[in-house]
Amino acid sequence: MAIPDTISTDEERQYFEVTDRIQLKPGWLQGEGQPLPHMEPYLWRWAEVEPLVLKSGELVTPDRDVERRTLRLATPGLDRGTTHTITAALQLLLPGENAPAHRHTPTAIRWVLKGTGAYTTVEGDKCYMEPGDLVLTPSWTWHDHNNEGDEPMIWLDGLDVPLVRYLRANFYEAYPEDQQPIVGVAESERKFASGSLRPAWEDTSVPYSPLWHYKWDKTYEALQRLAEVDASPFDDVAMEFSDPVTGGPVLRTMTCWVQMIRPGIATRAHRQTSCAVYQVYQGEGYSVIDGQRFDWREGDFFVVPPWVWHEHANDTGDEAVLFSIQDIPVLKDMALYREEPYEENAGHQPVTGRFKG
Ligand code: GTQ
Ligand code: FE2
Repeated sequence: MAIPDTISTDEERQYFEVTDRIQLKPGWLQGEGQPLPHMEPYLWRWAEVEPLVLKSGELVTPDRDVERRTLRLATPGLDRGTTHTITAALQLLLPGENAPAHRHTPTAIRWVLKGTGAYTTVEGDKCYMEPGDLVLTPSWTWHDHNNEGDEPMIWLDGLDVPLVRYLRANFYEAYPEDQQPIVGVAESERKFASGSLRPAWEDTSVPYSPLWHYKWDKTYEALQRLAEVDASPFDDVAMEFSDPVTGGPVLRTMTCWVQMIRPGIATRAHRQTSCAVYQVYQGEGYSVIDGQRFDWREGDFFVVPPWVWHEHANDTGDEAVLFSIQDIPVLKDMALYREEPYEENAGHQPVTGRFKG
């Protein structure tokens, strides 16, 4: 190890040689270290993404060539993941295909974008996937995807892989068969999706939501009902998918939100220590992220890095619906969650540029 040039006396030099030999490092000689990878806000256009997702169906086949046919949203500046904690990818499953059963300690969410007729089996529970459905496969739960319909299925995967890898807690196991046995159909949904009513006798002491399938029609109805009475100045009509037992986020490491930006709304900017990956489920509008304007339309994806000012607006006459995956639970549980409102200019950032991609 090179002797730092800040060392001037022989006494210091000797001291440093000894500490260095026995793996001690004087804090007062420590430099800045490696900078963290800089994550930039970014936007992916569905018009460009969708043809490539469909084309991947001709290039690789799950089970035969790959375990999962996925295309990751690769944020500039990061060599893995979509943020430093979350990885998001598009997955395609063609009619008749099976993505074989396995389980892993990283937790996954699926947000269904296109198609019907496929299902994910989660711990024996067959969950049919339809656009706007949220399906969870919590840490270490068995899951396989199957398409028994006649349309290509596309969904967004969100996993906490970067965080779990960083914590050296990534474990994986393949199921002995391609498909796990089916125990029931939509059981989790029928038991736990009835709002504030749930089975009286059930032991729900699992470390995740016992509800792992949130159907779009219920989600949309909840948004409409909230819009009748209230909204957030920063996120407009925003709802968190919650664990029906704890009332908290659906997962320990990630939370999922769905929010309606109503016509004519421009939210106030704020920033948080958490980060988010968004999908524009419906409508169009724009977000200003770190002073840059990101125009988005149905199907697009965008990423908001931590501690960056952001605000959302809808200048059209139709409602816009955004889905997002955020790492808020991690920061909150570690008492590291911070949030700050943008005070100047009535809460709106000056727009200094426009994202071109
Ligand atoms: O569908 O099980 O995007 O295991 C990455 C890893 C999806 C999945 C991903 C996975 C899956
Ligand atoms: Fe998986």
